[in-house]
Amino acid sequence: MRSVLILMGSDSDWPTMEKCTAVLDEFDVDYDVHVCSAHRTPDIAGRLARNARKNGFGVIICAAGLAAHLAGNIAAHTILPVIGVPMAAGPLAGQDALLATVQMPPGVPVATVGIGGAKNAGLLALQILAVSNDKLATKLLEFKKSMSAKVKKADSQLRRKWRSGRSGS
Ligand code: RP5
Repeated sequence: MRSVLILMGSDSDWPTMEKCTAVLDEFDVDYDVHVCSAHRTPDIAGRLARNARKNGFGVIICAAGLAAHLAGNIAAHTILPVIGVPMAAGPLAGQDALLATVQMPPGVPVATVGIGGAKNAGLLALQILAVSNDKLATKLLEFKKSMSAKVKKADSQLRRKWRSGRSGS
């Protein structure tokens, strides 16, 4: 199976992006991680993007804050699917990064998750890889079932508490 390339504009993005690697670890999917910036190290970013497909990656996840051009810049250099994660950095708390990441011109798509959406970026990468991997698809279906079971349990627990609170008043 192809693996996931995770790029982030700064090491300050890592505490958020650890939530992405945690998901990939949970599903036993291989990945690599780099700090590289569209602005500060444009040559390295371009090289990583251009070589990603031949290096065995199937999806690229790019996290960046402020005037976040990393995901778009990487997408310009590859035909691999690129997932953008706007980081909640700076005075605009990620609103700037969200717009910069999501508003790509026609021809160069970036699948953008919410501000700080590292976990969803990981899950979306897994879902992309699962299109051609039945074992991973089965694991994702199990994950969906366990999420649903958790919500049902929370519902019955909360309703029990709420009912006993009402009968006591
Ligand atoms: C972006 O600027 C990075 O992705 C980070 O979110 C933000 C701040 O970077 P640092 O100044 O912390 O390196 O390029």
